[in-house]
Amino acid sequence: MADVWQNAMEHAVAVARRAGEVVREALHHDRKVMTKSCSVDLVTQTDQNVETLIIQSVKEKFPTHRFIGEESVAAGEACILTDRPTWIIDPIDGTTNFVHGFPFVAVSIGFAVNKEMQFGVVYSCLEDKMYTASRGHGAFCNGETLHVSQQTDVKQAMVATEFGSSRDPEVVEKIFSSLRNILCIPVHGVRGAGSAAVNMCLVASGCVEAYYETGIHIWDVAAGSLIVSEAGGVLMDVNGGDVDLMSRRIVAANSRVVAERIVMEIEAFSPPRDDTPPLAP
Ligand code: LIP
Repeated sequence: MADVWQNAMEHAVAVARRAGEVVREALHHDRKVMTKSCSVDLVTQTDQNVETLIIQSVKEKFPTHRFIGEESVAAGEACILTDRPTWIIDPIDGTTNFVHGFPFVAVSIGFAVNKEMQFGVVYSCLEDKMYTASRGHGAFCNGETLHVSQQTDVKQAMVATEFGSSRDPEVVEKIFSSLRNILCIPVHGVRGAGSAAVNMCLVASGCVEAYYETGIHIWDVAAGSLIVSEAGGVLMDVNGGDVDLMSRRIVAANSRVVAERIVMEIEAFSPPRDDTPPLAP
């Protein structure tokens, strides 16, 4: 990462920590729960307030920068990544966990220039774990260096995934078919934190050998993608090709051999891309 972005990264860490304080405080009060794409795709006023806090704070220091925010896109803003410096924000990754008080809730802030991630910050705010990475300079958790697991035997692996928010029977069938295939490789276990960003940080931390999911969004995984790469991990599409952060599909793993073995078991499908233009009114 160019030195010019160092102060931007420092700002991202500071605003993520402030956002985490807002999330923790909100847990002591009733959460106003709303829904988006379906009855189990939850959003709260806190998600919206935290995204506004982050964007307004960044705009004051970096007024020419662009933004892709989960709740801004939900409100109708286009999800387009240009070459301009762009902050890719999930104010609360793990909103369903937040609503239920399940302890994996993350503020995720990625930063891209020329469509290339320059830094990523994931603050798992109930664990008080600040995960960071800057391009070419490694990945860290609360200042401790992160490195992926050295385990390349998938039959000795722990794998993470999520069920997502679609309840379409055909989608659910593909999700469970992939899960069954992977479980019966066999792997040691399958886990899900309920947050894509936290799952990716668990890969970077070496306690999970692979994470895969179809249905995520760029704001869920942008920051975590650099944290995994800088911790020595690999990213790919669920079909084994190059990862595309707008495709809503990802495999993050400690090694190519583990990633490719997981890909063999995934029944791939293609949700509408994040950068699909909205339908004309
Ligand atoms: C969540 C992701 C998770 C996915 C959920 C949801 P959110 O993000 O982190 O991986 O399975 O459906 O999309 O909505 O809590 O920011």
